Parts: sequence; C-alpha cells; structure tokens
Amino acid sequence: RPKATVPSAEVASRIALPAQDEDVATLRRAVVAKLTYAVGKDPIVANERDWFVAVALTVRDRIVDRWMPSTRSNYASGDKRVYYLSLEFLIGRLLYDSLNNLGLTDTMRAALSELGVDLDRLRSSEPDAALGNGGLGRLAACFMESMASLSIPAYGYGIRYDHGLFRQVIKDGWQQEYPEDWLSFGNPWEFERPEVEYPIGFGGSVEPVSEDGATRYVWHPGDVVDAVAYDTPVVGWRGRHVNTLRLWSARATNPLRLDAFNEGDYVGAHSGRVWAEAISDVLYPSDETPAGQELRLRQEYFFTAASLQDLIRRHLNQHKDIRTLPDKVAIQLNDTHPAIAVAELMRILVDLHNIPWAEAWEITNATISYTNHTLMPEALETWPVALMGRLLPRHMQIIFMINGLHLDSLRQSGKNDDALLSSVSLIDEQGGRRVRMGNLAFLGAHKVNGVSALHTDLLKQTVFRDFNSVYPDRIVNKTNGITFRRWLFEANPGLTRLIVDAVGERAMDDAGELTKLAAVAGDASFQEKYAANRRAKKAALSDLIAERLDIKVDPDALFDVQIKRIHEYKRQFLNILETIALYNAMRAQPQRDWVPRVKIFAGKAAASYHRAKLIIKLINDVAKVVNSDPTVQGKLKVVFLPNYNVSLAENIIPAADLSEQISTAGMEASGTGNMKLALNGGLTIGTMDGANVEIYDRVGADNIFIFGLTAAEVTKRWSGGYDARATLAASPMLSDVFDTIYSGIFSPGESGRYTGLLDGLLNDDRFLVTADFDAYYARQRDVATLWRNREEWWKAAILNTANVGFFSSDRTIREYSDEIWNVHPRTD
Ligand code: CGF
Ligand code: PLP
Repeated sequence: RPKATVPSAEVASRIALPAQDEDVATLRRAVVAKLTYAVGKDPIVANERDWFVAVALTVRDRIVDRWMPSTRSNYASGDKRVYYLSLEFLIGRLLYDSLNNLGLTDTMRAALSELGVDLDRLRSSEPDAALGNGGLGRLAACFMESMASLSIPAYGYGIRYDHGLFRQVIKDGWQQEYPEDWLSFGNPWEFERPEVEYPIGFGGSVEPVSEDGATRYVWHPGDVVDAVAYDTPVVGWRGRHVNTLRLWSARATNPLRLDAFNEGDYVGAHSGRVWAEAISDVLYPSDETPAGQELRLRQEYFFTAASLQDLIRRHLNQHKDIRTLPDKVAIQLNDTHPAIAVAELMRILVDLHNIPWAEAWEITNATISYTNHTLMPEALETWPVALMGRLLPRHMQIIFMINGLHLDSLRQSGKNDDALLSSVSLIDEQGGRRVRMGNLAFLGAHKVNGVSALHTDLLKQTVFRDFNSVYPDRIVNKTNGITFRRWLFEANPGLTRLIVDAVGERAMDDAGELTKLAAVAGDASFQEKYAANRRAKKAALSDLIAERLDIKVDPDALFDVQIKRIHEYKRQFLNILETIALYNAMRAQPQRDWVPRVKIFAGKAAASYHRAKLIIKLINDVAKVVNSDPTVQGKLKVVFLPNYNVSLAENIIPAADLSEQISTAGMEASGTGNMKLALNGGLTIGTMDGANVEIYDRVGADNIFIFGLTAAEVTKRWSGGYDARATLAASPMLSDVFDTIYSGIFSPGESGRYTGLLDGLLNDDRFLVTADFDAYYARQRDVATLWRNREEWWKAAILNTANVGFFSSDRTIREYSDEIWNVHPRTD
C-alpha cells in the first residue's frame, strides 16, 4: 500500500491551491478539454452521456477547488468533526445541485449553448443515485448538504451499493422489480481511494490472554473482507465549504484462488470473491421492516467498522490521544443500522488501546448519539444472540458485559422491578434470545432523538418509556428538515424568482425571510404570478404523464398528490377508497358541477410486501376504469406514476395543489415529503401525525385540512377492540365503495381479486382506514369548496410557502450542532 506523504505545515502553506475563475469562455474551454482528454471523445461525435460526463467532471474540478481548502482548514483549526453513519443516502442527481450551489448554473448553460448543447437535456442523462429507500435516506442526503452549507466539518459514511433501490415497472397494473444499475457508465462525481482500505473481520474465535495479572481478549476473525473507500465531495450553498461522503465497497482479500483456477475450477476460483463482495452488492429494499438476514448484519458491521477505523486513524494522526475522542469527534447513528458501533468502539478502546472498561464506556457514550425514526415494533431491529455470537463473537461478549454492568447498576440504585429491568435489557429473553439494537444504541448514546415533536413524545411514552424514566435527559427532539436548495431553488426556480422579487435575495440564505411573503399572500398580482408558475409546472407534469402513461390530464384540474413508499400505515388504501367514493358520486350525478381532479400516486412497495403490491394494483385498476368512463367527462383522472425517485419527486412536488399526508396518527414518525410539498405551496390534507402537527402549528388551521383520529384516540380505539364491521354498517358511503369493489368492476375476470384486501380491513383494521374514512371524505369536500374560491386558495398556498421556513434542514442541523454534537458552524 502506498504510504501517505505529509508535507510540513511550512511546505503545505507554499503549495497554493488553484484560483477560482469562472466566465462563460473559461467554462466552455474546460468542458471541451474534459470531453477530449478525460472522456476521450471528439466533440463532433460525442453523445449526450459523454457531454454529461464532461460537464460533471468540469463541475467536480470546481468543487475540488473548494474541497481542499475546506479540508486544510479543518486540520488547521483542529475543530471537532461530525461523522454521520447511515446505511442509506438517497442522493438523487448531483449535476444541478452542484451547479446551483456553486452559483454556476447560468454560466454553464451559456457555455454549453455556445457548444450547441442543452444543459436541461443533459440533466436527464444522469442516473438517479438511489442508495436509500425513502425518508431516512433522503434525510441523510439533505443533512449532508446542510452540514456543508453551514461549514460544519463533517463526513457521511455509508455503503457504495453496486445496485441501489430497484427500478419499479408497472405491468398490467402490477409492480415488478428490476435491478438498478446506476454505476453502469461509471460515476463522475466520486474518487476511488484504493489506498484507503481496512480489513473487516467476521466469525472466528476470541482468545483470552493473561498479561500482568489482567486478561486481554484477542479476536481472531475466521474471515476478512476489505473495505475500500470512494469519496464524493459534497458542496454547500454558495460553494463556501465542501465535505466528504465516504462510501465503502467490499473487496475480497483474496479475489482469485489460483490453485482452483489451475485445476480448471474457473467458477470455484472466484467463489470467495462473490461471497465477500456480496456485502456491497445490493441495498436492502425495505423501509419500515427490518431485513433480518445475516447479510444485512454483515453490511451493518462492515460499514460501521470501516468508518470507525477510518475516523480513529484520522483522530490519532491529528490529535495523538484516543482519550480526546469525544472532544474532537461526534458520531451520529442514523437509526439502529450502525448501532453495533457501540460495541465496536468499546472493542477498539478496551482490546486494542488498553483503556480501562469504565473509561472506555465514558468515551463511547460521550462520542455517540442516536436518531430513532420509527415506533413500529416490527421495525425495531433485533438479532438472534446465536447469529451475533457466530458472526461477531467478541462483540457479543462485549454486549453481555455492557448489559450485565448496566442491569447491576440499576439494581444497586434500587431499581429492582423485573418489568423495568427486562424492558431496558439489551437482550430480549422472550421467544429465542435476541439482541435489541435500539436498546444498545440508547444505552451507548449520550443523546437519543426523535424526528418530530409528536414522535419524540411518543418515544418517551412507548418504546423507551422505561429508559426515559432511568435517563430522563437523554431523549431530545430534532424535528426533521429538508434542504431548500434542492427542494425549492432547483425544483422550482420560477417560484424562487418570485420569492426573491417579493422579499429579497436574503431569502436564499435565511429561510426565516420567507415569512415576509405573508404580506403579499392576499395581493392579486402576486397571486396571479404564483398561480401562473404553478400552472406551468402542472403543464410540464401533464406532459410527463402523457409521455409515460399515455393519459391526458387537464393542467387546470386540482392535482391531488400522494407520493411516498407504499405502506399500509401511510394509507394509500384510504385515498383510493375515497377516489372510488367520489367516482360513485360523480356517476350518480354526472351533471353536478364537480371540481375536476387528478389523483396522482407514486411510490414503491417492498418486493415482499404483498398487500402493498395489491394496493398498487387496485390503484391501477381503478385508474383504468375511471379514466375511460365517459360519464365522468374527464373530471376525475387517476394516475400511478411508476418508479418514484428523487428526480420524479422534483417534477411532481412543484405541480401539486394538494398534499396527501394521511397516515394513521402516531405511525409516521415525521415525514419530509409533507415539508417539501408545503414549501412549494401544496395544501396538506392530513392527520395530526408526525411533522404534520408542526406544519399545522405554523401555517394555521385555515390553511391546512386536518381530519381523523388523533394519536391518543388511535390508542384508545385499539385498546377498546375496534370493530370495523360496525363502522362499515354505519357508513352508507363506505358500504357503497366496498360493494363497488366486491362487484368486480375493477377486476373483470377475477372478481375476488380484492376480497382478501377488504376482508382484511373488516377483520383487523390495524391502520384504522375504515374509522377515518367518513372524516376524510368530508374534508376532501372542504378542499373542493376552497378550490372554487381561487383567491382564498392561492392565499392559503402562499401562506404555506411563507410559514414553513422552520423546516429547513439548516435549522435541524443547527439544533443537532448545539444540543447534541457540540460543534459550531464556522465561517470560512
Ligand atoms: O424516516 C422514516 C422513513 N420511513 O424512512 N423511517 N424510518 N425508518 C419515517 O417513517 C418517516 O416518518 C421519517 O420522515 C423518515 C426520516 O426521519
Ligand atoms: N422518497 C423520495 C424519493 C423522497 O423524495 C421523499 C421525500 O421527499 C421520500 C421518499 C419520503 O417521503 P415521505 O416523507 O412522504 O414518506
């Protein structure tokens, strides 16, 4: 392995970094040079993909120009660094993001147009990096951007999956999954770092070694995989600061068994490699359910162990003393996926650095903090003790040791209650012993945060109730946020211009300035411009719908949008039932003056989640019938846009009039799609769940459509033994909808297709779809009433944009910095 050469500070100060020079001609020349020398193509034969790569490399150079001073100044200042460990980063495309943050979009557009190349067309040549499932991964990507924008020295650590989230194809209304291949043409944003490579052990045995009367434990792993780094620089707003996203790829330590090869076993010669490299092959395609399999645990340990080795190496190089780790390092665990970090850090400190246990525990606890993203019991990760013991034998011992000391200290302080002790134990003793990763993360962290005010309260009352009684100051709230650069400036430049014209350029740096828009919310000429921008975005989305689905929708209709993972708790089912009710009502009175509506759905279901896939099929079946029924005269259209991802979200969000946030109250930890839609002026129809509650607090009751049971009422219904059949009997509207589906009009030739789905609701309506149906239907009629009053509608929309500045991820990151990480945004 090549050794790093580290110049002295004096020499380093003489190595000047390139100057930053940007005009149209310079950029044009730079792009042509990249195309010629890096891509190896003559401009007269280059295709769109070649141009995209040349432009990306040109932009990357500009990012690197800022990356190096950022990194140098991190070293020079010695400031504390944040390490964000996340098994998912749902990045999306980076071209516009980078151009926009560097302030180069217009210059690049002009430079390319001189070359006869259209920047907007190049945009779609970029694959959508989907190294995440949904909200959790997208949050990690927004946080990376905000940390760079706030000049916080930070690294993101994750896995460089060869295949991200599957590509969804809809065939005859059914979801089909195809592998996603984002790397097939290479990735111009990243730098491979073959020299940054760490061995990651699995299995084997632990040997106790006696030394000076004490026992040390030495782990001899049975097999080893190498983790190789790939770095993507992440540029913040106005290009001030650049951080690193370091993703690990697995490499076999011994990729080819030459003995087997020489004996003619060509496949067997590579088997070790296939097995080792499977670790970074594919993202687990499930959002709210734990993956459960051994490969997943391998992934979790693989990236956590590589990241800890890397950050400790950096710390020791710079600060020499491992005991100062908490002063210089903040490790944030994004969910429990990296929770094994608690045991791994203890192993490093105690076994490798000979730090006494109690001191090692203090260091670990002061360094680590943990974010919880869900309360759903089935989504909380646990691993069988037997599996953990086999795969990570030393870690299993350490976890037992942590647990023993933890339970003993509780007993000693008089907390002898068995129920409490078993609830805060790291081991679940019921039904096969399992390690509770949530409890491990809680205990190992100095702060544990929920992701919205309601979610944090519920955390304290439910999954971590007993922990909270023992450690009352540990749980804090950090309401999620979104980066306005991507979700407003890039996704909706028209609205951005309007905002800047109305309240000034400062709004682009300080989301709080948006409140000034409230002054023009009732202004007719501002409303007209705001509405015209929405109309343009809806026309563009209508074109996309026509192109992808051959469905014609009216851009003047109300665009009613539900875009997110398909999950029973998110209740796309409730939405489609309401759609059927509306359809029935239209058919009964075709001459009534109905508000034209387009119901737009998008989202992926986990491949193994059968009910969710059946809901997708139902939506498509309803679409087929409704869209071709002449009696509704095009006043109702239903659209399911396939393959929801970040880029599709960027197209849909600015075109949404109505944002569906209708989860069963208490089940959506926060939501971030809700924030993006409200920022772009979509009015929310939703339950008092997750961050909807805080959106309601900010936009006011007149500018949001709240309905349904509250979280407390949901709990009450459950404990009272909820009877969906009684609810159905009491609701003529819902009964009618059930009858329509049972009649088979949506499933000709297979009238029983949805019987199981409906009977499931009647027998066990866990998500209280039937309970909320009437309230939801009624609220949808209020939506239609407001839509008819155009001035009031636009006023409400503008007030949404004006009042959701709070949901900027810059605010969220500032709160993490102050209250969890103890780092201070720098100006450099
Ligand atoms: O995390 C989620 C999302 N499904 O990824 N959780 N997980 N696990 C929550 O369900 C969302 O409510 C939340 O917005 C997101 C990010 O915190
Ligand atoms: N998936 C993608 C592609 C997104 O852009 C988002 C958020 O905007 C989500 C998932 C999360 O959506 P929600 O918060 O509505 O679950």
